[in-house]
Amino acid sequence: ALTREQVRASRRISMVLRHRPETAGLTLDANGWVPVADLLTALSLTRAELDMIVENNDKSRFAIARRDDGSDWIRASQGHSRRVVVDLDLPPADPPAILFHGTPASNLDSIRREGLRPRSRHHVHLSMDIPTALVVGGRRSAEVAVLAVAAAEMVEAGHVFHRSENGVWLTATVPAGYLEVH
Ligand code: HQG
Repeated sequence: ALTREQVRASRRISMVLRHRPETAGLTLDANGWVPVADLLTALSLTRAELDMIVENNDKSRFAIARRDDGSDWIRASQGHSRRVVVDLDLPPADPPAILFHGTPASNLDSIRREGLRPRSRHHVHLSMDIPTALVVGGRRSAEVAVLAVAAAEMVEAGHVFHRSENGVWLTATVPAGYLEVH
């Protein structure tokens, strides 16, 4: 497990790689990557500290990849703000027949009207299982509703899904007709 200080550093890395790279003086490349060396300098971290945070992150939020020139690059695997223009370049993927989405119960009326929208992010995020959906919805409210998403029917109707490197299912929107309160 990470120490409190490491969790704080991890949140800061999420903020920089998903939402506000400019606050650390960083620019993401077209696919959301930055050189590890630049991130270390910007956040005053050592490589050992960063590796510890990446490896022990509870949701594996960050991915590190080595380029042909030997340099290591890092990005967030999902969750970017819409204002950050990056293309994760994930291939379309075949989701399980049913996916789940946890949300504060107070959102249900609006979701019944409009379906699920990505809000401030690039995609609607869907979970593989109900426990995960409960955790996601529980971030903001004690009263969580879990929606079942008819993902296979959506695919048949032409909706595209992607799976992030850390196992989150992503899609552009979920029309209300594919949702059912679990
Ligand atoms: C809701 C975390 C009313 C939606 C999690 C959600 C996830 C609507 C909120 C990732 C709506 C957006 C994403 C509508 C959607 N009316 N409410 N029509 N459509 N909503 O944070 O899915 O820890 O952008 O239900 O684990 O909660 O950051 O999305 O409640 O994977 O790595 O609008 O963030 O990952 O909130 O969470 P978010 P989310 P990390």
